[in-house]
Amino acid sequence: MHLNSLTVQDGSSALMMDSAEVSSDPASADLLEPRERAMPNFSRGLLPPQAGQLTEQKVEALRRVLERHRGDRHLVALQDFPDPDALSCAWVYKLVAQQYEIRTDIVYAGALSHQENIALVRLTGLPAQRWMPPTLRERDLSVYQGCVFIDNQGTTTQLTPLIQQLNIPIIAVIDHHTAQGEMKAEFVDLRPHTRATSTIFTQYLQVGLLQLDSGNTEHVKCATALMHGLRSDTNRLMQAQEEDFLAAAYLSRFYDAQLLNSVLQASRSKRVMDVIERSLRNRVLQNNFSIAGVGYLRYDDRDAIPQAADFLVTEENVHTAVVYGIVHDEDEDLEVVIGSLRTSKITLDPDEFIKEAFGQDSQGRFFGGGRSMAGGFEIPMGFLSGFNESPEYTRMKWEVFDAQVKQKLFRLVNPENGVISTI
Ligand SMILES: [Mn+2]
Repeated sequence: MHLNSLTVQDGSSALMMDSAEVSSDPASADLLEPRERAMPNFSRGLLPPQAGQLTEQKVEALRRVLERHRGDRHLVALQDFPDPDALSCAWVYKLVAQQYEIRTDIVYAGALSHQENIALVRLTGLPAQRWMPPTLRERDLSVYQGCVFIDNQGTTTQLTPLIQQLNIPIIAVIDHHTAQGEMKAEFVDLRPHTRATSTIFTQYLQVGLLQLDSGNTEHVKCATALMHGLRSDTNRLMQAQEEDFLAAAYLSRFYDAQLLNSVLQASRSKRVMDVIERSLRNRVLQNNFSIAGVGYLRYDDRDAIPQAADFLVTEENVHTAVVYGIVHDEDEDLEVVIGSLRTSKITLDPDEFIKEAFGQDSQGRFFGGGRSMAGGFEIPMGFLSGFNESPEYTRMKWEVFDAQVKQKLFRLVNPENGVISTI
């Protein structure tokens, strides 16, 4: 028995005695079992007990689903502005699916906006494709036998209506955002209390869905991307929970620290700096909220909004920051109000806060949602959307939207009964 051979080699008489007692006891199997079960399997890496069980079940189910779809081609749909968490997990899905001869295309119908995300994709060769919104309608999606949503539930991608039109079956939804509605997928793993989808995917790896090999360059790059995803969704591990640290510990065997460092060194563009500066200048502080409208910005700089929110929430006595602006898409001459929320207040649920603040559109869809510590919203500008020659008109339009967003937010920040209703 494993325990005995260990003590024999050890040679310590006390230990020998212990083991002798254990093995001579007729109930030794019963005594040993819990100890053995509690002994971590170090080749797999540690998993918290509950997550371990859930993950084993999920991986079993996912294997069956992938087996059923052997030889298929899947569309992996990411949010329009994919973050490292989404990008890296999609990559893992691709590698896993390859084992079942399933071809995958990782697609986003927006832009890689954050400088770190651009660096991540370029430096690791991450296999994601951008489908430009104007060309979406010309795409032939009928080549896909299934689609997969990772780090989203189809509510933050323009690909969803196309997928629905063609009735492409939803194979899997793997996400850590609050449930955005009913899911009709063959496989669903939704864990709103998990900080990062990267943690979920790392746990899949830990129980053997894919054997990472530190001699395989693609695996090393993918592990590096996962580490980046995990760090970025946990505020550089500062909001990480036990399972995230354990996942990071596992990834530490495979990732390339130097490569991660290069990704993190990516510098901000001047335009992003300008947006952050505007947010700082325009911010209004009330009841520990910091709220800032930043005016117009280009589609490719959209990610400056969450970066500005990340920055504003670091101010003393501020627990929640909301930054928003009008993002202009020159290709389509479209405008949309986009906002980000960041909070360090444990009792504030960003998903509830945003849903409560902005409500639903005429079709009953919410304008946004969130996960723990962060959320976002997108409000189409409809008839008022589009470029206008007159600077005066442009200024007026911003002022109207700015006032409207502020009014919605302040209703929650300064509630009449003095209680923030979503806490
Ligand atoms: Mn995420």
